[in-house]
Amino acid sequence: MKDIIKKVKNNERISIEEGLKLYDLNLLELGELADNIRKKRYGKKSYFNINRHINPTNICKDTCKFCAYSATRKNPNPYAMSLEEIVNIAKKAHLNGAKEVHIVSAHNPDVGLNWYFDSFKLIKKAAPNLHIKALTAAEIHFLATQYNLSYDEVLDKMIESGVDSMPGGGAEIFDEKIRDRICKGKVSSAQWLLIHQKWHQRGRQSNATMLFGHIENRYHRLEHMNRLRELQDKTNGFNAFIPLVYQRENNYLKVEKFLTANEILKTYAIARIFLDNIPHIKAYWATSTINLALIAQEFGCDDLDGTIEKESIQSAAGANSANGMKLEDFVDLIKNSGFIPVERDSLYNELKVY
Ligand code: V47
Repeated sequence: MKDIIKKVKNNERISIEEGLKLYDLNLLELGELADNIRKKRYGKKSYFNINRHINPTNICKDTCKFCAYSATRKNPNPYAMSLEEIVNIAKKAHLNGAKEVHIVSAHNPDVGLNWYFDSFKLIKKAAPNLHIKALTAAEIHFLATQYNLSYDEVLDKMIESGVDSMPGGGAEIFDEKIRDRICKGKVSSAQWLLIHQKWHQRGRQSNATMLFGHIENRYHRLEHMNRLRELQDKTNGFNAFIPLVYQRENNYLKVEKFLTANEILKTYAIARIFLDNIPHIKAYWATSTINLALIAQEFGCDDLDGTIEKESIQSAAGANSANGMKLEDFVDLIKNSGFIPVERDSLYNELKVY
C-alpha cells in the first residue's frame, strides 16, 4: 500500500490492481489523497451550472433492467412531447437564467428521426446562446440503427442541428457480462466508446458516466474507468466523469443492499486518483443525495452538476430530484459546506464566482 500511496502523491498513474487496492485504505486517508489532487487543481472551487434537464419522451424500444423512467408495466405512463412543448420548456428555462439544456430521451421508434433533430434546431433558433447538451451514445446508436445511418451521419446531423456537446449517459458498466445482464441489446461498450471517439475527433466535448451500486463489483468499476482513461489519452475530449449511484425503485433490477456512503465516497475518491486525465469529477446530487454530494467535495469531486430544474430519470427510480433545486439554496449549501460556488458554462469556463 505504501508504494501505491507514494505513486499517488507523486502524481504517477496507477493500474487497475492498484486502484482496487485503494479500496482497502481507510476512508479518510483515501479521501485526503483525492482531496490533495482536487485542491492542487481547483482549490476550494466547486463548479455547477444553471441547467434544465428535458426528457422529451419515455417510450423506449430497449428494456434496461435498471430503468424506471421508460414506460413499462411498472410505469405505464407513456408520453412524447410535441416539438412546441420541448422548445417552450427550453425558452422558459433560458429566460429564467438557464445556460444549458440537457436533453435525454428514451429510444422512441414512433416519433421519427426529424423529431429529435428539429427540436435542437428550433431551440437554437429561439435561444442561440443556450448550450444544447443532447443525445447520449445510446440514443445515437438507436437512431443510427433505426434509420439505417452511420454514426458519422448521426453525429454530423447533430452538429448541423445545433447540438453543442454530448452528455455521458448510456455508459452504465462496460464489462460485457454485466452489461448483458442489465441492458442487453442496447449500445455495446465498444460502440459507446467509438461514438464518443468520433465526437471528440470532430473537436467536440462530452462527459462519461458509470452506473454503480447494482450487480457490478469494484473490479468492474475500475475496468470501466480504465477504458475511459485509454480513450481520453487518445482524444482528450471528456470534460467530466460522473459516477451515478444506482436507484433501485420501480424497476426490474433487484438489488438487496444499497451502497454505503463509505463505498460511494471511496469510489469518487478512486475515480479522482485513477482518472488522471479527465479534469472534472462530478458528484451528481440527483443520485448521491445533495448531502453526500456536499461531502464528496472533500473526496475528490469538484463539480455538483447544476440546479436541474426538473428531472425524470433518477427520480422515477426513487431519487429526490424531481424538481431540481433553487439557485440560492444550491449556492448557500455549497458555501456553508466550506467551498466556493463557481457557476460555469457547459465547457467549464468560469462565469461567476459567488
Ligand atoms: O445512462 C437510469 C442512468 C443515465 C437509473 O453528462 C440511472 O453531465 C441511477 O447520463 N439509478 C442518464 N441512474 C443520466 C446521465 C447524466 C446525468 C447527469 C449529468 C450527465 C452529464 C449525464 O441515468 C443513464 C443511466 O445510467 N440511470 N436509471 C437508476 N435507476
